[in-house]
Amino acid sequence: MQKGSADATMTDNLSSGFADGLVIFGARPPAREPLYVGRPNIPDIDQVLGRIRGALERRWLSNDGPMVREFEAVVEARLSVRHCVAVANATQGLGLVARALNWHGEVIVPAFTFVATAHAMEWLGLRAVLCDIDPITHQIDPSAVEAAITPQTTGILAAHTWGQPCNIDVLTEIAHRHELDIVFDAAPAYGATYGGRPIGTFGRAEVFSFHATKIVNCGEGGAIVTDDDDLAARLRLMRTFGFADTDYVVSTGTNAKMSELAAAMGICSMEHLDRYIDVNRENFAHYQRALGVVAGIKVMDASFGTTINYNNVVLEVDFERSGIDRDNLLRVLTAEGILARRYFWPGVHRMEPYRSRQPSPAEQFPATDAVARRVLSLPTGTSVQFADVDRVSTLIAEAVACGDEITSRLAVHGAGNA
Ligand code: T4K
Repeated sequence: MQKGSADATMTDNLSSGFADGLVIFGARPPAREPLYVGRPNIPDIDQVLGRIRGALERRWLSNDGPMVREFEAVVEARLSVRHCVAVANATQGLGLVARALNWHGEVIVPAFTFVATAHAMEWLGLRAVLCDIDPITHQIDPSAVEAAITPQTTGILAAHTWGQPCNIDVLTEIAHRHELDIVFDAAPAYGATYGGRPIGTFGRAEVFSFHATKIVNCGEGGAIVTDDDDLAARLRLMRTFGFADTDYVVSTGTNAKMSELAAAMGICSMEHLDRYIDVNRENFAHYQRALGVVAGIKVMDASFGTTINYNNVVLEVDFERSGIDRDNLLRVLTAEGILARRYFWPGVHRMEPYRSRQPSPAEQFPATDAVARRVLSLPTGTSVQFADVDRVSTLIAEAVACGDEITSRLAVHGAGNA
């Protein structure tokens, strides 16, 4: 409908000062840097450069270098695990584990996760069988896992979505009962605990991401952690083309090595893990204080018996109560330079190649659909100040206060500058 029509005039007459001041309705955009989700935490730059200089001076940049070994030792000590196998990224790490465990046929994965969880399996020619989630915790639903097991199933790849531990005890019990391996995609969960034990110590193995957007980062990087000596030995071979020694190849391998430069960043980053968790927790508490009282807005917190790194601040937007749906809220925020993200929209089951295999996705994945429609990730990390949290929270609170008006104006006019 065009501006000036009868309906448009009606909503214009109802307009509040707040909505008129929004960029999405034509106000001038703020002259400041956008706020991003996933801004990297940057450790001491001179320290990183010093380590990189050391690598350059040694002329040892990859292939079992001293800093990759040091990085692995740091992770092993932190988690009290026997083996950390550093890799180029978590996606490669997941694939290596699946191959090293000789998974074939079907592997069960959540439908609500970053697509890499499923893609890492499909890339190997395995069939990723998707499962719905628990609508409260957003984690893979153990009863859906059990229902998805077939004679072709060889593994369960659960994920700690948002860095929140999934229901490890029940999933592990199901895996044992069906004599299946269970592995956890722990990509965003470094620093989290479950029942007092660090994430990284469960299942046959767990896989972390140290991508730029994670709480500690190598730019690009990942790690497989396990207490299984044989598995670790196989992973180390596979990570480097199957070379057991110079000129001596004993199995099929690939190149999934972490470079010395990535390890340099990772070691420096790891030194600040606890500080990063503190900063995230304070940002989270600040968000929660401001938004916990806003109708229809829920800030996801850690589940009972777990601690988390708070690297993901996730809102649930209940349209019935807030008067504004997640997508319109996202449009308002984006126009103001607050680049919130709707992870993991639209759910893996609605991405190819999975989508073409689901005869009735809405019936098969109702919880994933519902959660994917209502969640919104907000900026946090060391680049985000309390003043930024205040600005984001105030905008959300006011957008909800004017939710009905924003919803109807967007329905009538669409977004001006969004
Ligand atoms: N399993 C799970 C459950 C995962 O969440 C992930 C990765 C994986 C497996 C695979 O791990 P890796 O193979 O990547 O190690 C980002 C990350 O690339 C991805 O690692 C992460 N999950 C996923 C949740 O987020 P995109 O497609 O959203 O990236 P992009 O380019 O849109 O950037 C995200 C945000 O970060 C933007 O707001 C910009 C900001 N950013 C990003 C980079 C790289 C920066 O400010 N600086 C930067 O350097 O996937």
